[in-house]
Amino acid sequence: MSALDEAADVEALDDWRISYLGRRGELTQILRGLGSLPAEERPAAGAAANALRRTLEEAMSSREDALKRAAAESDPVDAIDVTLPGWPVPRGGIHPTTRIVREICAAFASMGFSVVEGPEIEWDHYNFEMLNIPKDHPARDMWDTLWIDYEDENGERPMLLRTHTSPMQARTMEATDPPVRVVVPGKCYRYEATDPRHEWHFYQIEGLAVDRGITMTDLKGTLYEFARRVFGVDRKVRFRCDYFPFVEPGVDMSIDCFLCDGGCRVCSDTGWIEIMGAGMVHPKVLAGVGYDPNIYTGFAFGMGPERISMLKHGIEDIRLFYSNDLRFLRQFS
Ligand code: FA5
Repeated sequence: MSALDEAADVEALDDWRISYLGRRGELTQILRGLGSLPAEERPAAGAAANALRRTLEEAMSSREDALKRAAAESDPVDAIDVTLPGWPVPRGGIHPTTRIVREICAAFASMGFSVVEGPEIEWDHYNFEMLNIPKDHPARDMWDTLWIDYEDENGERPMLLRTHTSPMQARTMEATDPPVRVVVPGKCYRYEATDPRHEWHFYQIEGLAVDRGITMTDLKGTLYEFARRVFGVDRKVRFRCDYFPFVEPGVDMSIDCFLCDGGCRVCSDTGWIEIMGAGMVHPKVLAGVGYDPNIYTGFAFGMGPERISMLKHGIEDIRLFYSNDLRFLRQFS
């Protein structure tokens, strides 16, 4: 230890290491000689030699730190100038889709809905059949489907990338007895040409409420409250007839355009912006999952969160969401 204290620089320290801890060093010789000791003395001598090695190594490492610190302080080039600004650490942000999905789910959670998720690779059975869209039904054209290249024993392709989150209606009802109140965020895929309002993969948020005595008034009240929470208290809401095979009656819901006073590009000069499809769950869908449609009724809706985010933040092209352009993404961090 006194030799260590005398080592005045890094080279001297290395000489010290070689003579005490190196392959021919004194301690190594002792460890090598353990075999020649009587068997009963070996464990104690081995443990003592190892403890000594640890002590020497620790002492050497702190001597090394002290020498380096002293060298840096005496050399102005290596000295740390604590007044210099540091390197900025890049900060990540939450993706705009994640943000809006969380915001919408939180609005529904505060109204008593649970959040559930389902598979993106889905069976034809849930994506279409259970939703009152049998094979060869023309309504299948509403969803341009990406099929999975897998044939079953009948030579049919029963698997696809889900075209909407609606298959989770049937899955949820099959798994639970009523009452049901869920929202389902998730990714969907469609075989379509992209443009500023259409991506081939995008998110949807499905909603489903089934219980005794649920009426269209509940649908309207719930969605109106959602619009107030996400878009602000002054929003007006409009429902118009629309067709989806799994609801009856079916509607689309629009809110009054909050960007203009009567006409702009976003609302196509109509003053209204459509934000989702909705309706009362079709009795055939209820019966299909074993719910008695004479006892239970329900409403369902499906919306596109990217479109809602576009409206809220004035984003003009949906393709920006997934093109990984940091100039766009940084606006949200
Ligand atoms: C449906 O997918 C129905 N499943 C919605 C529904 C659910 C109706 C429950 C009734 C009851 P639609 O194809 O209109 O409907 O899509 C719903 C929303 O998803 C649209 O309003 C839009 O916001 C979004 N969306 C649809 N296609 C795209 C796309 N290619 N890119 C981005 N968003 C899309």
